[in-house]
Amino acid sequence: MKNLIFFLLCAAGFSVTGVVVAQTADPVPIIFDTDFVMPPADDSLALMLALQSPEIEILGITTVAGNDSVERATSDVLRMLEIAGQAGIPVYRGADMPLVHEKSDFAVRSYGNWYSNEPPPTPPGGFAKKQVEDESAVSFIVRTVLAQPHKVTLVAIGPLTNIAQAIRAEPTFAENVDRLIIMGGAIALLPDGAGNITPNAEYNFWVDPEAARVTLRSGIPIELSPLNVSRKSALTKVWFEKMVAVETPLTQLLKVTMGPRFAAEPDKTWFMYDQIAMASLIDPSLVSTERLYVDVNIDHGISYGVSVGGRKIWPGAELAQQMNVQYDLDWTRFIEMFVARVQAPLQSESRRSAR
Ligand SMILES: [Ca+2]
Repeated sequence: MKNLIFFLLCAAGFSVTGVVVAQTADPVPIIFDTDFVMPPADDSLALMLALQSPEIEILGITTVAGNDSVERATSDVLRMLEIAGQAGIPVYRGADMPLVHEKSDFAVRSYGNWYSNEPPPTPPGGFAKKQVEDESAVSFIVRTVLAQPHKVTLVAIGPLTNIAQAIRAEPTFAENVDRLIIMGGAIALLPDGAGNITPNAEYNFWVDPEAARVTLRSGIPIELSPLNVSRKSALTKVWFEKMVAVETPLTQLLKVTMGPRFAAEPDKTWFMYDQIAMASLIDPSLVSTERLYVDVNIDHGISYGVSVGGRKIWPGAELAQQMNVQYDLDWTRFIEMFVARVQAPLQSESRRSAR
């Protein structure tokens, strides 16, 4: 019997210590939902990590307005896939505006360009030859999840507009999602829980609070990667230089886009947001989590877009659902993995040569 269990564990891709063995486990199929912008934006570094990780299979990339317009997200991600030699991964354009949130003077003065109608700037190396798919992001997300019930993981690292629309478009959608990893929110109950766009609101949730609430209440099993855990990271010039010490198309892109920023400000440190959410799917042991009830405020007052997490239900939070909330990070193991993967030979090339 022991031998049988051992065999089954090995066949399932586990070593005897329970550590997932990347080479033998089936890759996790994901949909990568992103308000993408080229580096130094965090989405692009998170995508590099996903593309370079054999544990992950990206079924498609869906874009959403957030850091910048959906047109820029789409244009930049198409180009990024060409640079990474992964132009075969389909890209679907998503929501160009939040569900309810409208452009305001505050939004214009503050970080972000989600409301922009400007044409996207030329990405490094020029606009991609690769084209966006005709199908909408929501249609792709719903179709893909329903085709593989309880198999697909959603990685949502922008405002949750596309995900909320998918939940509303198809009543059986939510129950068929395997899990959803979200970069979003800030939890005041836990250390480092201040906001980053208003005093208490995190940017992704603030851009589309209504979508965040629909998503958090949907019943999908959620792993939340809020600012609390982002703030355990500190990308310095030293780590950046290690990252780009090996010449590849990805490190070349990082050199061109981030190098001048570090040259101008050698003491600058960058938080890593979406990268941690992505890494936690590849190796869950990188983060510490706590089960909390989390909901999002949608009142158009001082707390618009604020996420609130609690250990028990409190008055007004009767519809809040429990989820895993990340609050701590093994920074050294995380950044060492990140650097190693980004500077490794392109996955596209190693997969080709393995054939
Ligand atoms: Ca993002």
